[in-house]
Amino acid sequence: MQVQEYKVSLLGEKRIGKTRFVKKLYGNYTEEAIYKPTIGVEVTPIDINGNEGKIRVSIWDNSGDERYRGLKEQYHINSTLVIILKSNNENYKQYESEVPQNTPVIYLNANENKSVEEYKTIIYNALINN
Ligand SMILES: Nc1nc2c(ncn2[C@@H]2O[C@H](COP(=O)(O)OP(=O)(O)O)[C@@H](O)[C@H]2O)c(=O)[nH]1
Ligand SMILES: [Mg+2]
Repeated sequence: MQVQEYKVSLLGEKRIGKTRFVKKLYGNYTEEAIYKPTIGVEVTPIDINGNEGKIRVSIWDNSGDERYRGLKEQYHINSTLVIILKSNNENYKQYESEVPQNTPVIYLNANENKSVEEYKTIIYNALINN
């Protein structure tokens, strides 16, 4: 059976925890805290199982730093979904303008520590319903 593949863009201000989020989903989050700014974009494949079968999600983890983001919206070409990671301020709004028209957005709070399974279910449902 062929596995359905989706591209998902991840946005949010620098240091908010985008790369940490992807590492948790992928399973390479380490005990030791290390901060390494993402340059441009890093793509990680995450497999998710759900009611409609297994899907493969390529998460495009974008740098939150303008200096490393010359291409911006071009990173979102063919994205089925955009995830904006936010905290309790309004800085996330600056990323809304680069979301392509008609692409659904889900907002996740970086301070909210849901389990990996919960996050995978949220992403799965957002993709399967679109
Ligand atoms: N313990 C731990 N902390 C991490 C890891 N990766 C990132 N962090 C921390 O998470 C915070 C946010 O970093 P990061 O996710 O890289 O921010 P981003 O700029 O939004 O991608 C920083 O304080 C990092 O030190 C990791 O693998 N383990
Ligand atoms: Mg990063």
